[in-house]
Amino acid sequence: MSPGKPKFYLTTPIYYTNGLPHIGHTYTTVVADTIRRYKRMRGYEVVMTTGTDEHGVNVERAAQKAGIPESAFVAKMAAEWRSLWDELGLTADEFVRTTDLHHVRTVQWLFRLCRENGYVYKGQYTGQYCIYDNAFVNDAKPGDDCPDCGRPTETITEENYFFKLSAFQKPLLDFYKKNPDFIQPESRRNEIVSFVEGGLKDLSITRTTVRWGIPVPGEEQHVFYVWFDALTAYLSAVGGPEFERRGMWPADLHLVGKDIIRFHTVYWPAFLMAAMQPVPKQVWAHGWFLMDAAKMSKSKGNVVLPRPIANRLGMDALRYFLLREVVFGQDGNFSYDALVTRYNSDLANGLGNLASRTAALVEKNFGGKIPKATERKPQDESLAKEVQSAIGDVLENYENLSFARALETIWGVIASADKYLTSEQPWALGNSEPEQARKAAVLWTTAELLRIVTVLGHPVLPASTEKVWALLGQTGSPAAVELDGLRWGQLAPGKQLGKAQALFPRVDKDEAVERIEAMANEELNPAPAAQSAKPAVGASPAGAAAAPQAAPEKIGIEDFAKVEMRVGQIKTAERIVGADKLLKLTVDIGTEIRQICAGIAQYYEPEKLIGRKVAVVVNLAPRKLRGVESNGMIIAAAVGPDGRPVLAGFPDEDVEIGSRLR
Ligand code: ME8
Repeated sequence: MSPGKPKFYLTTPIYYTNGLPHIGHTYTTVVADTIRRYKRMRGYEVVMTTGTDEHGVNVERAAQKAGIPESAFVAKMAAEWRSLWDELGLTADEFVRTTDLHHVRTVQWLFRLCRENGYVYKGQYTGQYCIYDNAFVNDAKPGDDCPDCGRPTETITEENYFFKLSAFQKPLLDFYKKNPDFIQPESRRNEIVSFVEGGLKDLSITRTTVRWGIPVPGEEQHVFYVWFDALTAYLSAVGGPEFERRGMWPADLHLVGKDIIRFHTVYWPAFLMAAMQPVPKQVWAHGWFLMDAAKMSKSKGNVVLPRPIANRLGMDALRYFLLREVVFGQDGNFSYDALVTRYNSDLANGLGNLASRTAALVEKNFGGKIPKATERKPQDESLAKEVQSAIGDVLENYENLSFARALETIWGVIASADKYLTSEQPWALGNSEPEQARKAAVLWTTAELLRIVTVLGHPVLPASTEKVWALLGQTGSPAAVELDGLRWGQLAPGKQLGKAQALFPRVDKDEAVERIEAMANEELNPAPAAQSAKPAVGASPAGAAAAPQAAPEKIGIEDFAKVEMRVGQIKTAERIVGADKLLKLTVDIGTEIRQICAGIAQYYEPEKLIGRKVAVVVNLAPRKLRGVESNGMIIAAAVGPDGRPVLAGFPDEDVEIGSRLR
């Protein structure tokens, strides 16, 4: 720790490695990254930790399915998580893996302390067990089937270590009372307090039926079971048993989704209290991003991925949307339409337009040098006051994690600048001395406002504010500005503007959404040859070009056989409101009628398609296109430079519906 600087330690959850990050994980990590940048600008020494939760039965199974050892499987997954965060500019200071040796040591140390202090005992755990999957099924009752394989579960009893959670009812309630800000938001706090008031049962913290986990020292048949292992990662990341040396523990803030609040606000402080170690200061549980009002899951086909959005619109656009669209703490719906609408209105027309307009006016009237304001009219004064008071509001909102309000305030200032320019009309002023003076005052005022907006917006829009900063001729980075010293009036005249660069080029909504969806589909269902050819994420839409193609590889017949194509007949066809290129079709594939979307609307009249026989990929995972479920794919040739679709068909013979294509 640097002497003299206050410290701030914050964490995201340690994410499971059985999948790859979607927009939900990205949300928590974006929030953490924003706080990290904001706190640094307020003079804190900040450490942010993220990582991967790599033990347990799900990993055992996934590794088995992939035909590789667990350690190789998790190493690959952890590398993918880490590199995606890097690509998205979300680089934490610490990345902890629960298979790291220092984490293993920390878990064993914490367990030893809990045991020495009398809070751990051996007991019998009875639960419903699936003998096919070799795993206990949480929350199942006798007679229930396994939710994974659907076969009956059996009641099994095994010897486990238990943690005496029941002993912590009173200490926890006292702790919540003494630290009313520990659980945020308020509504979650009430929920947890009543849960604890209802009584706490002891907790089984080891398993003998799981192999892939951290062993209990000396009793290797016991491995630690999920939460005792995972939660401890926060402490491992900043020194483990030697945390005092690093000076970062206890955590100032654990950011989590509402799904895991109980583990963080009940189990975790209880484990630490039992070990007589410092307890974190705050747990903040945000809501979920939903897709079509449902939690995202790959099997439902409604997962939103961050990379395609970052590729097409830039990562700042995604950050802005996530933080602006939903009040932090509440659930929110994710929609590509809303994302692109906000991009165009707030970023392209709002911040982007103000920056380029200001730069162009300064360029034209003052040879690109920021003018000196020698007069101050009441309207200049009142704008200055508004901005000065916005600084205080924005800082307060950031401090309370009210990101949407902070951004609303900043964008209110941008709107005021637009109004100010419209009413002052600097472009209509001539070259007489008083008119020159007026122009100088108006443009200095606008540039000063833009400087302050840039600094205030930096934690949320790190890449684009760097560009505005350079455009304003400022040296260094807005990240280096101390927020507590930010005041109206600090913009020095005479600075030469930097080169103009596109910040947020306006996009065509349909085109952008279709492109993002196509990239997402490609990432979720990669063609075998393209598996390793992920498009790189560019910070700006300039990086939005087509995905680089992998060199074509040969596939075996067994790979081809995985694709099930059949003859289908189109029964109905209609246009989709708001999607120029898509048609919604129902297609008879012999065994059933499927709804399938096809990107052929610009070339085929829906009415003329009815009755037409087409080739259909029938075993593609269902996916959503512009919010419409598509369960299969119609095959078409992509012809000419713009890839005009031409449907594959059967003109020579009347083939039977449902026949397989080989
Ligand atoms: O629970 N909306 O890991 P996990 C918003 N390994 N946030 C979401 C979200 C959504 N739709 N989906 C996921 C685990 N998240 C454990 C944690 S911590 C010691 C161990 C975010 O991979 C949110 O932060 O299932 C949620 O709590 C977390 O991802 C769950 O990630």
